[in-house]
Amino acid sequence: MDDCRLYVITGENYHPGRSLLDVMERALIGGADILQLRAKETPKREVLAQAYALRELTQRYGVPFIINDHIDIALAVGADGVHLGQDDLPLAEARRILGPDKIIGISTHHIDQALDAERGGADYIGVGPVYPTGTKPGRKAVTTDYVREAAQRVRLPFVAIGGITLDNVDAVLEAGAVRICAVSAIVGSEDPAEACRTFLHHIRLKQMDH
Ligand code: TZP
Ligand code: MG
Repeated sequence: MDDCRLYVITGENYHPGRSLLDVMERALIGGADILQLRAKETPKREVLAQAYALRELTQRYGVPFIINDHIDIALAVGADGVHLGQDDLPLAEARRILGPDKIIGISTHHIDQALDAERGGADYIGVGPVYPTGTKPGRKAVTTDYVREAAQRVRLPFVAIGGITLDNVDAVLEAGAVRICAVSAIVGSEDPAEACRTFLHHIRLKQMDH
């Protein structure tokens, strides 16, 4: 997780007519260095099939593979970890089931949740949605203020997420994020590989400033 810079999550409705595997392989070719399967509207058996396929793909590219929500599917396919929201199974229970070696990521929307996740033994946290996003409707944007606060107060690796595009990523990096996570700006792009390369270019330019 420490080395991760560009975290890409699947998005069910963002690539009509293109296969999930093709889109995600393009992201990996572009340099995505961690991948998550997030499928809120897909029947569970189909999510399982997608998870097996993405496990094989990510293994081929040597990239960690995380599953959103489904601890059972993560175990079944041998994923590297899970990502859980504030209303999912509590972190302590997830850790008990998964053991010490699996990655557990927690979505946070406030610094108190971030510090709780840190104390509870999460491996990383999500910080967002930074901007309003159709991928997570109804969730208020936390703005770059929370990114700035997380950068100052959270020791755990964090990924900034939510409405991040090539047009606003510099502001998120400026606020102190070093890891960027995106769905629509990558999987909804004409050319996911090129989108990843451009995100990584912005991230590296910012790193060189430090
Ligand atoms: N959690 C916080 S915002 C978000 C998730 C899963 C959606 C991010 O998607 P996008 O399309 O990059 O805004
Ligand atoms: Mg969840």
